[in-house]
Amino acid sequence: MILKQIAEYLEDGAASKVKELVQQGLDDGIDPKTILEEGLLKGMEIIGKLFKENEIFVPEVMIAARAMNAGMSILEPVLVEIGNVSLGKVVIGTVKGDLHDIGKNIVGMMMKGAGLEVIDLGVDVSVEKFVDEAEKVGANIICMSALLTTTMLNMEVLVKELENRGIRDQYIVMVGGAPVTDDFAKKIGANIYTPDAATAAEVAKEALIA
Ligand code: B1M
Repeated sequence: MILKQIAEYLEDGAASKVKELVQQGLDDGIDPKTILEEGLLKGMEIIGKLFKENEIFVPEVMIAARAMNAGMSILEPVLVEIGNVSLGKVVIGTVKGDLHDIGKNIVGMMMKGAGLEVIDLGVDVSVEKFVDEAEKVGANIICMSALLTTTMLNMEVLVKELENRGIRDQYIVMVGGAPVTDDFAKKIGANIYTPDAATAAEVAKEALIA
């Protein structure tokens, strides 16, 4: 019952209620992983589906994301402690010269919702910073977002940088953003292009499980 309520409050974007019920669930002795999967992730799954089908739009997703983050702020330390936290690590950012972050934030949030550990490097992220941080945290996936036709070219520079450092095979490179296409991704040697945040999270999860 409480798990269903958490999912419903998350869909409604009621951040303080989500936080309160997650804490109550822990106090009642419910397994934190169950709270994550049957509560928070159930809610985010529905949000992702509605967003993909154009039933809801960016503001609703951002509000639900805030509720997800509120719940995760209680759950994450407990999950980390019991070593149950993630399927894999993702570094994500908007490429150098580009300040658009709404889409990138949604992708990151959906990936968190899918059970991945997401390290958000922010906007205007240089190729060196992407690669250095990925190496530092032991990431599995490097995710780049670009909204400008000029800045998307930096995605190719990153693939080349990985090749130059002899570490190309260690990473799955994912790209996206309004001007990015599947053809472009193939041309620059990225592993995965996805057109939207919900698909990005689904595909990243599949790639890590495979
Ligand atoms: Co800018 N802007 N903007 N802008 N802006 C665009 C992108 C533009 C298309 C508008 C236009 O002219 N029609 C145009 C780009 C033209 C081009 O390159 N061909 C443009 C321009 C020109 C500029 C400036 C140069 C304007 C100026 O100053 N003269 C300037 C550049 C600043 C810079 O970055 N250096 C600029 C500035 C801004 C604002 C700061 C005002 C603001 C950004 C605020 C912010 O992000 N915090 C802004 C906005 C809001 C837009 C539009 C209107 C909306 C972008 C957005 O947030 N969409 C945009 C027009 C448009 O796209 N229709 C535009 C909603 C968001 C949810 O979608 O980011 O596409 P999106 O993300 C989607 C998918 O693409 C995908 O998932 C998301 C959700 O499903 N996705 C991924 C994104 N990243 C992914 C990564 C993945 C997978 C999927 O894997 C890693």
